[in-house]
Amino acid sequence: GANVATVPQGKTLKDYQEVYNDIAAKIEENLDYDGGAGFYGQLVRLAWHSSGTYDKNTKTGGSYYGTMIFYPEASDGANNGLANGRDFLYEFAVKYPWISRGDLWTLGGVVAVQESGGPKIPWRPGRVDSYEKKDIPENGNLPDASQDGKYVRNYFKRLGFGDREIVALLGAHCLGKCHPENSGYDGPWGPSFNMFTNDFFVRLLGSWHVRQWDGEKQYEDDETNSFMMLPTDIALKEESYFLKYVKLYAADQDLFFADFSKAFATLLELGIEYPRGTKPFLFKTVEEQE
Ligand code: CCH
Repeated sequence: GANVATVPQGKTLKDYQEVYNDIAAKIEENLDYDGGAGFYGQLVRLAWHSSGTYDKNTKTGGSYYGTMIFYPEASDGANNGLANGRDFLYEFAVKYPWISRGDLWTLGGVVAVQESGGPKIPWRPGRVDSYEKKDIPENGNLPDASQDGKYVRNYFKRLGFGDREIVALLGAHCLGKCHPENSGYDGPWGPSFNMFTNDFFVRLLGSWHVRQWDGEKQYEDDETNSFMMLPTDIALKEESYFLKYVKLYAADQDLFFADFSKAFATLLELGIEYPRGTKPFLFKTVEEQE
């Protein structure tokens, strides 16, 4: 059965912009969260992990059914820590009972990208809550950070993405941090971890060495020893089919923004069918409304 987008009766851009504004206001009230990272990284990761279970071969997973609150998906090690983002958004599920979990979680990611200075993300509503076991994806559909470039390429192929889109998407690691208690990895990718920029690519092109510590194998920057890269991030430098895009995006933030916007919008809609002619919403940032 196709997962056809179904917008709640009578709801328009204005209603979703209201939810957007509420989420943005709460982010603004919690800028100190996670050592100054705020909720930007957390919310982008929640949107991505709720979508990244998609498998184009079996047409399962994706953000449509909003299943991450259920076993086994909630217990997938890859989702460790994301209860923070779901709890953060929960009050809006109560205030706006018409919005589905999938819409709320993906909208949260859009707010986080736009409010941290990133590109506009075209977004369409219409995900529908499911409470059925058959709609919950199995665990193991999210990527393993200890792997190499071939793995990354193959992983994202399952979602329908090519090399250029993969590199663009990984640029989201400009935001937020790794947390040993969640993933075994530690630290932010750079100093501006509450701002959406092309800094991930600029830093990746710098020099990195393997960090000497008890945790998972990760890299730290030669210059300050205070920022990190995952093995899968370093893989973008090791493979020529990724490296050319890393260089493009490091040199041209506008190009990165344009490509990220397209790829992230596609990611959030994997597995969803939209009635022909369904136009995406473009939300105004809080600043644009002042
Ligand atoms: Fe990621 N990411 N990610 N990631 N991710 C982690 C954190 C964030 C991988 C591994 C990890 C994407 C792709 C990949 C974010 C966005 C995206 C962490 C640390 C690991 C591990 C989690 C923790 O400890 O809390 C791997 C592997 C891949 C693919 O190869 C994509 C795609 C996106 C979005 C477009 C963001 C943002 C974070 C920060 C989360 C936070 O809590 O601050």
